[in-house]
Amino acid sequence: MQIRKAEFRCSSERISQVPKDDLRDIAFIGRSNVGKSSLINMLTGRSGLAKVSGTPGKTRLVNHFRIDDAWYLVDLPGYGYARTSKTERSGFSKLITDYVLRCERLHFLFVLVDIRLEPQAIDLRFIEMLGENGIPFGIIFTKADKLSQTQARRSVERYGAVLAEQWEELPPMLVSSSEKGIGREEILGFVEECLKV
Ligand SMILES: Nc1nc2c(ncn2[C@@H]2O[C@H](COP(=O)(O)OP(=O)(O)O)[C@@H](O)[C@H]2O)c(=O)[nH]1
Ligand SMILES: [Mg+2]
Repeated sequence: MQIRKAEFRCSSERISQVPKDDLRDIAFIGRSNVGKSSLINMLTGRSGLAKVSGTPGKTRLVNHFRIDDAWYLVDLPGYGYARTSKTERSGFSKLITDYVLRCERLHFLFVLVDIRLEPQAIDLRFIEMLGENGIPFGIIFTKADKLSQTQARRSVERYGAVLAEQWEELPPMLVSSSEKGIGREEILGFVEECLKV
């Protein structure tokens, strides 16, 4: 799939503000600094679409980008940076849980994790919440350029092994590097298939 048109549509502070049309959302989430904005820019081929920041935790809004007038790419707030007054007991903000658990626009969710790190408790808790609520999701490992191919493969296998302790079926797992453009075709191909369902 090629992306020809990518335009910022809106930022939502509350779930009531998200678009009301019938296009579907493909959303991206992860810990602050995982490389979410960079990945969104890489996938869309627009270097300035989502802001890339060295300072984690800045984005607290749900950002909708309209892609080829056919679907929305959704940039969700990062989690796991600082506890705010709006953080629910789950450890995730109300905006995140409202969107992920209650927004019918959501068609598929990609959870981003840094390929260099061993499975992080907050990501595992988030994934558990998705599994328990039947939210369709996949995992994208980011920053693959930081590891050799062998190390990257081991890291993905390790993640799969941890998930397999709890779940019978593993989610789709994709590897990416925004720096090197790795994973672009595979992720976009996956999104294309996803939108056919
Ligand atoms: N080496 C490398 N660094 C990356 C990659 N993606 C993001 N980064 C860096 O990681 C930091 C956080 O990236 P950003 O996209 O703002 O993360 P976000 O907070 O999840 O949106 C920035 O310094 C990026 O340059 C990648 O694929 N490879
Ligand atoms: Mg960001």
